[in-house]
Amino acid sequence: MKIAVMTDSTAYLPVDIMEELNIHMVPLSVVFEGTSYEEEIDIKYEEFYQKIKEVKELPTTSQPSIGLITTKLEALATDYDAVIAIHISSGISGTYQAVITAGSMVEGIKVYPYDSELSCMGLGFYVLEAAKMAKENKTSEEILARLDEMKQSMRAYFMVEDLSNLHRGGRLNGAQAIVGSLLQVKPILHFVDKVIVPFEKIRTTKKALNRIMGMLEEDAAKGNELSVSFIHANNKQGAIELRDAFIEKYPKSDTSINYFGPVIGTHLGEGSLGVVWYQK
Ligand code: MYR
Repeated sequence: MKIAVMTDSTAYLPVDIMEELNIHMVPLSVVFEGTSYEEEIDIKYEEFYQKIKEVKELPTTSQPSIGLITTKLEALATDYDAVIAIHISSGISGTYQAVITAGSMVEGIKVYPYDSELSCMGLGFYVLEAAKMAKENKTSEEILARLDEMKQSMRAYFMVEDLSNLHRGGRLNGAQAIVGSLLQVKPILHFVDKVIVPFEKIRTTKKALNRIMGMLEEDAAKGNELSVSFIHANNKQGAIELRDAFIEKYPKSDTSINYFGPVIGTHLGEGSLGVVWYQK
C-alpha cells in the first residue's frame, strides 16, 4: 500500500525537507484588509512581519476550504492508496474537521486524519516521523501507533509579548487574557485538551523563559534523547540564545530553530517564543 503524508502550512516545515520526504501540504490563509493570502505560497514569513508593521488593521486567518482539500486529496488518489493527514489542533482551527469532511467526499484513497493537538514544529515533528516511516514502507497502523507514542512525550510551551492578539482571535480561554495584559503578566502558555491555556503566570519574560528552559533541561537530565525546536515570531536571536544555552549543557541534542509563520504569528504576535520537544 502506497501511503502519502499530508499536513497544513502551520507546520512551517522547510520546503527542501518537504520535497525530500515527499510531504504534501494544504495552506491556511491570512486576510489583510479583505485580501486573502495563502501562507508559505502567496506570503512568506519575512513579508508577513514587514506587512503587519504597515497595515492599520491586523489580519485575520482562515482554514483551507473543503474544496481546496478535496482537490489535493483527489490529486493524491492518482498516486497513493492512503494518506495520513496530520493537522493543527482541532481546538484552535477548523482545518482538521475540514479534512475529515473532504476525506469522506473523495473516492479512491483512504484518509486517516490525525489531530496533532498542537501546531508549528509540534505538528512538524509528527509529520517528519510519519513521512520517514512512509518512505520505509511502514503500514498506516504502524505510523499511527508511532504518532500516538510520540504524543506521550511531546511538550510545547510558549509565551507572547502581549496577550491581546490571542484574546482577540478567541484562541485563549476566558478573561485571563484581559487580566493578564492589564497586569502585564507574561504567562507561559500550553495546550490542554487541544486548546490554549495559561500554564503559569510569571511576571517577566526572562523568568518565564527560564521556567520553560528549566522544564526542558529537567527532561534532558533524565537521559532521554530529545528532539527540540526553538520557535520564534521574527525573534530569531531570541530563539538562538535559548538553543545555544541548551546545547552548551546538552551538546549532543538534536535541535532546530523554526518560526511562527503568518497564520500563527497573527494570533501570537511578533516577538513570541516557544519551545517544543519530544523523546526520540
Ligand atoms: C484558523 O484560522 O483556522 C487558524 C487559527 C490559528 C490559531 C493559532 C493560535 C496560536 C497557536 C500557537 C501554537 C504554538 C505551538 C508551539
